[in-house]
Amino acid sequence: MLSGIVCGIRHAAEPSGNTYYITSLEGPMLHELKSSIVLHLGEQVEAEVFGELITSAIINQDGPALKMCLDAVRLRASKLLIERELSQSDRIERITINMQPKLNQAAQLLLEKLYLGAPVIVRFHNDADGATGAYGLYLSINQILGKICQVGSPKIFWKMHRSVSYTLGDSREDLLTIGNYDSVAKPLLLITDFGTSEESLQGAALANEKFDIIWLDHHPVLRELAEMVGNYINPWMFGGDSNYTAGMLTCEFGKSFASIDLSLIEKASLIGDYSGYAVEDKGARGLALLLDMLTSDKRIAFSSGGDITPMEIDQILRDESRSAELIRYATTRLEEAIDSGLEGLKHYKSEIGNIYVLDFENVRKDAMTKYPLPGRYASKLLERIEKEGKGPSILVLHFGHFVSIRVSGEISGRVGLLRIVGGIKSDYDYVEAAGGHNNAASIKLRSEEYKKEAINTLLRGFGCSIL
Ligand SMILES: [Mn+2]
Repeated sequence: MLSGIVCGIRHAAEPSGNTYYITSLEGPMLHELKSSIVLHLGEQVEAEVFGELITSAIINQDGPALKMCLDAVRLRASKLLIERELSQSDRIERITINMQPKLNQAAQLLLEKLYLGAPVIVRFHNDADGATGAYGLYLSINQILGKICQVGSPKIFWKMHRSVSYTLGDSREDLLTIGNYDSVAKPLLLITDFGTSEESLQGAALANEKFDIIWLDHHPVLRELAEMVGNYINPWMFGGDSNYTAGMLTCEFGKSFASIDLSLIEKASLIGDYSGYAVEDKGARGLALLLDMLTSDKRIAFSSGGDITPMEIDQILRDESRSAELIRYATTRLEEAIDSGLEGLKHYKSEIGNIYVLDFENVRKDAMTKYPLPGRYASKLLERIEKEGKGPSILVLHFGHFVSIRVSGEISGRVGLLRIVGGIKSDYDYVEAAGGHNNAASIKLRSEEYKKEAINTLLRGFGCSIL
């Protein structure tokens, strides 16, 4: 006999196909069930269950009231939180210690949603950092699901996110995603490694009406966003900066409720995002490379394209020989692309340093795959240019109607890339969007026909007089 409250429903075309999330007072508390009778949200039921099917139920007015159930959930969730011993002498852990109260508060919220069968959407940035965060969180949630669910599992949607902002379109899509769900608790949206920008404000505002939000990011804080979102957590607000990666942050979030070793994944996140805290580690470097490839082009590992999920990442990583083979492929393909890029560079000189221009079309042309993607490739190519002793440099890579610019750290202060790119954006209508920071920026043009003009303007901005 199951006694509990109907806390969530996934509506099917016919009510007989509905899925019910029933929360009982005893743990594990969540039951995901089908039912031969139609139930309604908030009802207290005493149900006869066979396997995953409710065969009969009494709507019980004397059963546990919703409030009692929510109190029990709150208590159980708080018991899953882990008190961790962190070291004050470790640079990264010091920042984690500062964030811990906020991380716990967010973890409590996530756990309550899981106990109540409210739908959860996780959006992660499609790069090594975003994917390490999603994967670490996936493993953490998996570890505790057994303590939460008796039958079935709450619904978690994993969405790889291909841009740096969370737009109105994205929030509309998320509303559609949960359109079939009803729950006594608000659904949850968790965002990691992107979205801290003006362009996200509208989308965030719409999502904020329907969802509780947990936003884990490490890009420089935008006050309006941080104030709007209930659980906006960013190391910049706790004595850290972007070197504390979002993958690291999201793994630490996971570790506040799951006792799990995520150190390899965290190291991969630091390496993959060029963090100053990164420590060389062969396994972690391989993992970062693998995730970078899988988030660029999934077809290399799976017959279908589209977005990679943490489940698929897990599937690959559990197979040692397959992951080793994929890492070898990623290494070779990247080397090939860098070699062909080095050959295709056009060289200009200015007082600030060397300037290189590359048509990425030449790198991509014979390749069977979209890996590497141009933006991340540009960072790796500049790294290689520096290693070859060419000194601090500027790299301008163009591809279709996109232009990506990378500037060596040593000269980025003098170059003032953000100012130059901002100037082009305000002076020319053909620029559709532009942004970034002083080490890396990108420009999206309305059409490819303006590319030559845009690049010449950029080069003049860098002090090339020949044009
Ligand atoms: Mn990142």
